[in-house]
Amino acid sequence: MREFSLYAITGEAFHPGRSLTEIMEEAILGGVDIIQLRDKKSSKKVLLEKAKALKALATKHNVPFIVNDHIDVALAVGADGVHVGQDDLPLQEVRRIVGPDTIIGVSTHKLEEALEAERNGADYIGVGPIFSTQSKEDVVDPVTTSYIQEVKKTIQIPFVAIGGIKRHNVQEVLDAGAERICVISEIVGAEDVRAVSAELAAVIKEAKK
Ligand code: 3NM
Repeated sequence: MREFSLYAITGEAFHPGRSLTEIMEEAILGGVDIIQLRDKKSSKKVLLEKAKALKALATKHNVPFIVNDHIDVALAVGADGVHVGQDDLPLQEVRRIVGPDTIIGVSTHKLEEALEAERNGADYIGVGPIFSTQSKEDVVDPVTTSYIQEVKKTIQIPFVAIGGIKRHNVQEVLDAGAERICVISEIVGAEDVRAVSAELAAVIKEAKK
C-alpha cells in the first residue's frame, strides 16, 4: 500500500450546492493524498455513478480511491480499495472477493478489533472515534488520544486516527503518535476546502520532521 497521511472521506450532508468531485478535487489540491466514498443513503445505482466520478478524479491526481462498505461497487469501478466495518463480511471473505492487490481498511474501536483486523489481513485500520463526532451514526464513545499510543505499541500495520479531528486538535492527535489523519467534516464541510486541507497537511508534515 502506498504511503498516505491525510485521508478525506466524503460526507454528503456537508456540501450542499457543491459537487462531490469539486469538493474532493479541492481537498486533493490542498494536500489530501487518499480519498474515500462513504455514502450510507444513496441507491446502488447512484453510488456507482459517484464512485465512477471519484475514481476518475483520483486517477487524474494519482491518489488512491477507496469505497466504503460496497465491495461490488469498488470492484465495478476498479477502486484501489475497500473500507469495511465490524458488521461487514469477515475479512478473509473480503480478501477472497477483492484479491491480493486491493487495499482493505477496517474500522476498529478497541484493541481486540485492531488485533483481529491485523491478523486477518487488513492493510490499514481506522482507529476512532478519537473525539466525539456528528458524522457517524451509532458511534461508540470516544477512544481518546491515549488509546492511540496503545494501538501504536500493539499493532504493526498502518492506522489512521479518525473522529472529530479538526485543525484545533490535530496536533494533539499527532503528538499521541498518529501518523495518518482521517477527516470528514473539517474538510468537506469547510468554506475553503483547499485551504483547510493545506493547513492540516502542513501540520502533519511538520510533525514528521
Ligand atoms: N468513522 P468527522 S468516526 C466515518 O470511529 C467515521 O470509526 C469513525 O467524521 C470511527 O471527521 C467517523 O466529521 C466520522 O468527525 C468522522
